[in-house]
This record gives sequence, structure tokens and C-alpha cells, in this order.
Amino acid sequence: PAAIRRCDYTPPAFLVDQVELGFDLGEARTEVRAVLHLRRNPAAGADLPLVLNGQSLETLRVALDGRDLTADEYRVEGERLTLDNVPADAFMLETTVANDPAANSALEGLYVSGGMLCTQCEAEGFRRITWYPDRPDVMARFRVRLTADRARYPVLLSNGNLIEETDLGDGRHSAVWDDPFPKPCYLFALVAGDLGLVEGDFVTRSGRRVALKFWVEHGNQDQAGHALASLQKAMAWDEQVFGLEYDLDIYNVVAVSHFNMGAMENKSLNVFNSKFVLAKRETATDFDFLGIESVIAHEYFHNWTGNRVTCRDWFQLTLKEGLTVFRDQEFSADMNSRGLQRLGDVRNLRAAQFIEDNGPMAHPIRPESYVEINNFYTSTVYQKGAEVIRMIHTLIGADAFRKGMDLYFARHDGHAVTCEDFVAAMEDASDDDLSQFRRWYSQAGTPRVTARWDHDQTARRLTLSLSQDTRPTPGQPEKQPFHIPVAVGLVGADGDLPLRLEGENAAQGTTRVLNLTLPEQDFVFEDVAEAALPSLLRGFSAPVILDAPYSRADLARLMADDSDAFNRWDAGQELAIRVILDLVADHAAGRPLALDEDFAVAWGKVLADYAADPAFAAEALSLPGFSVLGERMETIDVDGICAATKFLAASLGKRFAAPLLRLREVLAESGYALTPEAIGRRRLRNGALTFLAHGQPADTRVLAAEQFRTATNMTDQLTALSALVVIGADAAGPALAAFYEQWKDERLVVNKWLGIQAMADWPDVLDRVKVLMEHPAFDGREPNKIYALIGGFAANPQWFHAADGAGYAFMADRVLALDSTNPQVASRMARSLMRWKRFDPARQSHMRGQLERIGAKPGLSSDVAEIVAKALA
Ligand code: DPP
Ligand code: ZN
Repeated sequence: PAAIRRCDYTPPAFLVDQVELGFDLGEARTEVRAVLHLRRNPAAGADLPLVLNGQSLETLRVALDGRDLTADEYRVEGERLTLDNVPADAFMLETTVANDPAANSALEGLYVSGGMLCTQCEAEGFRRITWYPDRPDVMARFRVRLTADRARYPVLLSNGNLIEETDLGDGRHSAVWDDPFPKPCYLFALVAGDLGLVEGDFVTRSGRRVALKFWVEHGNQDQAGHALASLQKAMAWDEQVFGLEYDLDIYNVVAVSHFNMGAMENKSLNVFNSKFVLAKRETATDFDFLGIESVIAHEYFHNWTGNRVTCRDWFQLTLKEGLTVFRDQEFSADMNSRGLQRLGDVRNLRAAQFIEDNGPMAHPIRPESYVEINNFYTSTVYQKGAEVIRMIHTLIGADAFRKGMDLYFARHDGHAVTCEDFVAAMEDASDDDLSQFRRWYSQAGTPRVTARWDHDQTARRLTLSLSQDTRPTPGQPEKQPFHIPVAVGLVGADGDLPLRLEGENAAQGTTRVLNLTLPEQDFVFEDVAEAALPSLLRGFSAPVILDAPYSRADLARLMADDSDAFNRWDAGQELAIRVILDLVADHAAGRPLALDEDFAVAWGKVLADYAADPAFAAEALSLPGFSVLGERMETIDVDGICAATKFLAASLGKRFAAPLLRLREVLAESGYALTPEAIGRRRLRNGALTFLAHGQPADTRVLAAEQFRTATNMTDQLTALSALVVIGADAAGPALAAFYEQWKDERLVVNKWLGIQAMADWPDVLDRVKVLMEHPAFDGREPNKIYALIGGFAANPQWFHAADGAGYAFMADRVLALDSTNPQVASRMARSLMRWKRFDPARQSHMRGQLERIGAKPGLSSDVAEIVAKALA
């Protein structure tokens, strides 16, 4: 399939003012009658034909202004319906189509999930429902009539307000929903099913009472409370921070078990992957609770950043996603702990986005081309997109940023716009020049910022030399310098020094944001009497790789003394990375591995001081993961990284067994709370258990089994189970069986059970995964189960990357099987093979062979084909 290019954008030839949709709903056959009120777009060519998109539709009728068209008056070619002759001005096009939701395993368009009918239209799923100009810059008002069997589908939902309900007398009923806000069709949704309701409300600051309705499977009503509370908090926060109020009287959220992504922000009818709605203490971990809070908020925030102001075309996806991720990160920071939020977000960015940016899929946050838009819901568009918004916030300041948001809405409410429109609003509101900054939208790759410094004792000045360099990415051999905000402090013997830059009359604060815009730049700090240590990129002020000549002693000092929490944590991580990379080198050279004494002392100090901030200590003690470590090596040494990491965890667990055990006792709590403090204490206590499982497996077995048995919440129970898995298959066997027995009716918990086994560091794990695929707990049509079991295995560094290539062959088999049923999920799995060039020659050849095998499948989906083509390019 050919690539679609951003530069080829043309405005739509026709606009839709109003749509009336009539659904006659059934699992095996749904008929859709669509009436489109169209008119020519004055901004487009006057003689263009009307072209509508459609996919897998059985076309029953086409009528123009009430007159049925004969087969020679329109053309259906592939996925397009063309009418060459339409009235010069406004007209009405009517179509009737049939489709088969039960056969729709791709989970795009109208499909069946657990007996209910639901939809997913972003990005291009609406065309699987009816003929339509399926592009986001066509915004129309929708009125929707749903008709269905009353007993099977008592609940009928669509966007907007419910304006009519009718019992049709014959066992069927209908509902009419009207959405007063014009929207692109990707925000359309319907749900029909037999669902339980959990209700709450929210009164907006202007006094509008909004009914908040959470629709869940019967029996799950006790698991929607956290999602409801999160929505209420998000609504209040958006009023306080951005002055944005909800605009309808009803807000529906439906939890479905079959869903490709996390959730979808359809206007007033969010459809959610049930894992981001359902939670109670017994079944959901702290991580799950935080995830729900953030995704519920994310989809709510889209109502303004995405729905009221939407994207002109899909190249602008980061316009709504980067901005909305930034908003949800800020919300979570305000609800919980700002410091922890930041380091968690950066950890995710580095573990996924930096890796994407340094591989065959590297693309700017606003891509120039795509084959399949579904492949571009990436961590680059989302997470790096959020970092780009954050940099604007840093550069212009919170007040100007808020003014920029106000201006953006004043200018563009009700319209489909571009990233440029957003940046222009920020620029106009702040009077700052963001022209060079715009390169963040057009250039891919992670810049490397190199810092060197020189302290002139006599002149009392510290000169900080910063330079930047961005490596070529596919299609972009040359990079222009970025505008990079570098937040800097100077750590002296008694804390931060006041900062006066050359040319200034007085010191201003202790953290300054420097504007790095050239390939190389010097910044001179005056009045620096002592040999201060620069603390660079505070708060991770830009998504770059920092190269600074810190000695290990410097890192230990920053770990202890930096006033910036992010940099304290990051210094510790950097120290751990260096120690592990040394161990990897020892492993490669056949040298015996030994625990680095300085690192052990620094780590032990954090452990000893945990009481001041247990949550931070938990983060600071945890070791960097496989992907971050691999990224630091020219060729990823799979066996070396696994051996080194295990060795370090075991050595620390052994050496510090006594304080770890003590800490567990001190932190043992009787009650359960979901406060940031309680979550932090649990995280630290459970982290301790994991180190103990590595360090003294035999002694920890009883402790872990005990915690597994007596746990009153899923965080504790699941950590205990993981610890037993670390200890070994013998220790874990009975607990795994008991866990399944206890939770077999809770599908989200069963997914955890699948995932934990897929990630086990056991030599026969692949055989176990294959056996689990036949287990009743698995369902190859449910994305969550595939992500847990197959995705879990792909995240198993040692055994997915087994030297004989068996893991890769297994993954290719899964991709090929999924390609015919669910290309989106297949494409995600295929990405596990993309970075083959980073591995050793034997693994390279195994991975490439599997990519070629996938690529040879006749009729491969465009989703997977694009990934394979990019990987092999
Ligand atoms: N637009 C959705 C989200 O990111 C993804 N389908 O919220
Ligand atoms: Zn989103």
C-alpha cells in the first residue's frame, strides 16, 4: 500500500452539516441507514466528485435528494463510493448498508464484546459502519436512532443527549440521541447491551449538574467507584487549572473487555478497556489505580483538547494527544506526588520512546507520512508529544501558557486545526519566538546534549559549555539544531548557589532555564567561589540524552545533595547503569562478577534513610531495566545484561538482608489506604521482598508464601507471587495454582496471572506459554489476554531473546495468526522484532528471518506490512 503524505493535504471537497443515522442492531446483521446533509466546500475545487469511504459494507441502497440511484449513477470501487454528478449546492445523500458485527474481529467499527455491541472509530473505523467522508476535518452534528431487541439490549447509548425512548411493542425498543456539538466521525460511538449502572454527578462551576454514568458488566458495580471519583476530580481540576468546563448534561463511560487500546474519548460516551475502569483493593494493584485515574482524566480532558478543537488530519495527532497527555500528567502530579510523577513519566519515555526514536520506526511527533495511521499511535506522538508541550510550558511560563490555551480555544473552538495553530497561539500569547522551537515537530531523533564545565577560581566564574547533536534517522540524514530548554543549578557545599549569569546585575534564583539553540554555546555563571557541581536538566527539562563528565563520586554527591528530586533519582540510576555495564563487560570477558563497593554504600545509604520519604526511596533503590541498559550498548548483550542485573539484585538483597527485613517489619501496616504515602510504603516494602527473593531465595520462600496467603490487596498479593516466581518454579507452583483458583472469575486478575508466567525467568517458559494458550483462561480474540501472555513473553528479556531463536519464531507465528483477525494487535506484536539490528549476529539473523517470513505472507495487512517494511529497510 502507498504512503499517505502530509504535504498532500487538500481540504475536503464536501462538508457535512448534519447526519441522521438509523441503526437496526443485531449481532450477525446490523443495518445502517445514513442521511448526510452535504454541501460543497467553498474552500475546495468546484468540480470535484463526491467520494465517500466505506469498508466491508454491503450496500443496499443509495439515494440522492430522495430519489433512488440506479447502479450506473454511482461507483463502488474498493473502499470508495463515488458520485460524479451531484447538485451544485446543498443536497442530501441517503445510504443503507448492512454489516456483520459478530464477524468483526479487528475491533474497529461496530463489533461484539461479551454480548454487547460497541464501536471504535478512531482513527478510520467509522467507514466500517457506513459510507462517509471519514476524515477529521469534516465536522457534523449527529442524530442517532438505535433500534434493538429490548431483552438483549436494554441499554442503548450514543453521543449527546437522549431525546426520545420508544417501546416498539414487538419486543424491540428504540432510543434517539442528539449531539449538539459538531464532531468528526471518529468521535462517534454507540453501545447496546445489558449493563449495570454506577451513577454519580458533578456540578460545574457555572451550576450545570452533570450525570456521570458508568456502565459495567452486571456484578462489577462494586468496581467502578475509583473511576467515578477520578472523573469528578478531573472535572474539578480542569476548571481550576484551565478554566474548562464540561458542556453537556450527561457523561457516559462504558467498560468493555475487548478493546485494542486503553480507552476512547467519544463525545460524552467514552468507551474504555475495562482494565482502566474496574478496580477494587482485592483485584487491582496500586499501579492499576493510578492508571485508572490518569486514563479517566485523559479521556475527559480530550473533551476540550481533541473534541471541541480537533485535528485537521491524522498527521496532527499529537495536537490532541501530546497536549492531553501533558494535561493528564499534570493532573496526576497534582493529585499525587509531583516528583514521583515526573520520574515515572521520564522512566516510561526512556524505556519506550527513546528506543523508538533510535530505531527504524523513528518519526517526528508530527509524522510526514504513514501507510497505516493505526501504527502512529506511538510513544513518540503521545509521550514525546507531551514533552514538547511541557517544554513550551517551561519556556514561556505557566501564566503565558494558560493565556495561550485561552487564545487557542478562542480562535479554534469547533474547528479542526493543526499543530502550527497551537504553537502560534502560544507564541502570540507569550510574545516569545518559537520559530526554532518548531523543529521539535518536524525532526525525529533524540538530541544528545553534551555538557562540559570549567571553574576559574580566581575570576570566580564557572563556564558551562553545552553542545547538541542529533543522529540521522530514517529519511532525515541532516538535523538542524533544536531549541532546548536546559534547567541548571549549581550544587555547592551548603546547597544550591544563587545564580548570576554574565551580564546580569544580580543573582536570580537557584535554577535557571538556559536556551540552548546553537550547536555549541557557553554560559558563564559569575560569583562562583567554590568548586560547585552543575545539576543539569533539572526536572528533565527536555527529552534529550545528557552526556556529562560526572565521576561516580559526583553522581553519589548529586544523589545525596541535589535539591532537584528528579536529578537525585536520576544520578542514582546513572550510577546503577554504569555499575551494571561494568558487570556486563566482566561477564563478556569471563571475569568473576563482584559487587561495586561504592555503589553498595550509596545504595545502602538510601536504604538506611528511607524513612524520610519511603516512596522516593522505593524509586531510588530500583534498578534500571533491560531496554534502558540495552540502549547504552553498541550491540545489546542479552545474556550479559540479564546476568549482570540478576547478580546485582542478588548481591544487594543478600548484603542488605537484615535492613530489608527490618524495613518490612517497620512498614507492615494493619490498615489499607490509597494515599500517595501508603502507596509509597507498600512499594518500598514490596521492593524489599523482591530484593530478598533475589538475594536469599531459600530464606525468603516462607516470607513470600506468607504474604501471598495473608495479603488483603492485589499489590501485596501479586508482589508475593512474583517473588515466588523469582525464587523458582517449585516455590511458585502451588501459589500460581491457588491464585488461579481464587481469581478465575475475575478476567483482569487472570490476565495478571498469564502475564506473570510469561515473564518468568524459567528456561521452559516458552513451553509454558504455549500450554497457557490452550488454557481456558486465554482467549486469542481478547487483546488484553494477548498483551498479557504474548506481550508479556516479548518483555521477557532472557527467553524471548533465547539464543536458538525459538522465541522469535513463536512471535512470528503469533503475528501471522493475528494478522488475519486483528491487524492492530498483530502490528504491536510485530514491533518486538523491529530492532533486530541492535543484537548480535546470530540473533540478528534469527529475527530478520522471522521478519522476512512474516513479510512473505500473501495479503498481509497494511498495519503489519508497514512495520516489516520499515524494519527490513
Ligand atoms: N484517542 C485515544 C486516546 O489516546 C486513543 N484511541 O485517548
Ligand atoms: Zn488520547
